[in-house]
Amino acid sequence: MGRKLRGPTDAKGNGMAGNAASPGENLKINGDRLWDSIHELAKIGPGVAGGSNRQTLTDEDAEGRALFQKWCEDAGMTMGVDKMGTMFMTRPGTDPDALPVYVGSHLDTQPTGGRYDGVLGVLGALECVRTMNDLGIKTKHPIVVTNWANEEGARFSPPMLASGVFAGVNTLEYAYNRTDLEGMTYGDELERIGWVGEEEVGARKMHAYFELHIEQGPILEAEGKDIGVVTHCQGLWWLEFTLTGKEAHTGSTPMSMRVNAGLAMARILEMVQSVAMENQPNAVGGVGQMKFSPNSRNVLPGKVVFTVDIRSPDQAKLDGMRAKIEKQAAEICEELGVGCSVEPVGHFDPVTFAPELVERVRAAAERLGYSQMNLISGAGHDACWAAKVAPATMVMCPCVDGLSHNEAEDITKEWASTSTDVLMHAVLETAEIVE
Ligand code: HGY
Ligand code: MN
Ligand code: MN
Repeated sequence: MGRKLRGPTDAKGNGMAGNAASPGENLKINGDRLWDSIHELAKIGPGVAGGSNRQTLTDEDAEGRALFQKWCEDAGMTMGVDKMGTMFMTRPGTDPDALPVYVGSHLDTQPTGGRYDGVLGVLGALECVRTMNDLGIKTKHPIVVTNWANEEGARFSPPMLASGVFAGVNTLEYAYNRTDLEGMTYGDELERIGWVGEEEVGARKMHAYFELHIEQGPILEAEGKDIGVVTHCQGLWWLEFTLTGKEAHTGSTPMSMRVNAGLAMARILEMVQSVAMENQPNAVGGVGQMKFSPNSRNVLPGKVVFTVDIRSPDQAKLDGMRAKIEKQAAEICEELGVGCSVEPVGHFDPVTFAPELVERVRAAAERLGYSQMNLISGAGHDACWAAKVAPATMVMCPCVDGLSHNEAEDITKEWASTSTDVLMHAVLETAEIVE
């Protein structure tokens, strides 16, 4: 167990350069530098309404990767990249045989994403290293700042694809063959942007994994808490339905003659809502993506493809919702004479994070004088797969109105700083400071 951390800070609470951390002082990061880096990166792949559109393996993603690589190399780190394109930036430890402490998240965004989802975790990890450099802190274990490829799953499903391959949940071949709506494959796009690494995916071993992330929900702000001590993450199913109707004229086809896949979809969406509401509390269900073919205003759709997203921290609820939705969807389609097939395109069971790391996060928040509360993550994160191969946990900060996956996503600079302070304390105690 590492030493408790403290270090001198300036009036604004930023870690001061030049002084080694000394027991008894509250060590803090440089909040100005973190905030500036977040908004510098946001200039790459800007959204149309102030957020970000840096979708995975696009040219904008490549540009953001290059800037992150530069910042990390300027901070004295060396880069490794694996065959899924995940970036590992290493700050050496004093013991070359000690397994590294990994600290990461993702830089890819939703098409209409916010500036902070994923980015706070990656740049917060970089800020921890920058502060360690400022204060001349050495650690026994190396520290590896990580940018996981394709966390969002917006362009290539499932979400957390690269960390899933790293944890042995998906094969590299499966991942390379995932396609976006234009039929481009992950493997081809990774090649096109020049980020196919040499490392075998999952060859790296972790001493521990930490991820800082915005809550993406309303609880911390509503409770007036600075820090979310994340004990669990709810499980998820992404069920891709393909409904087959009969293309026909929307004007001249009598209602009795229609094989209406669009109507079947509408009834299934309504049913998903009902199933989620029947399983309250702690259950959600909805649809974010659908595709009509031929998607012409006066042609009844021959095919409708959509993905149902259901989640719960309760394993029995999660699996029960899936079974009921699949059963009732088949009944709806049979009644309408519509063909129905379903394929799971994303899944992870509810996750319990490592209790010893969870308590280390809590103790850090208390030591720093920040309010904290237990939290179950509503969103999925790379930490969910990291937890399969190493002790892992997360730190969360509030976000304004709980809004995320929306360009209006917002946090305060103070929330960014306080949560990164806690991340650094927990990481340094795990990486073990060397005097
Ligand atoms: O879908 C999720 O929970 C994450 O944002 N990928
Ligand atoms: Mn995220
Ligand atoms: Mn996200």
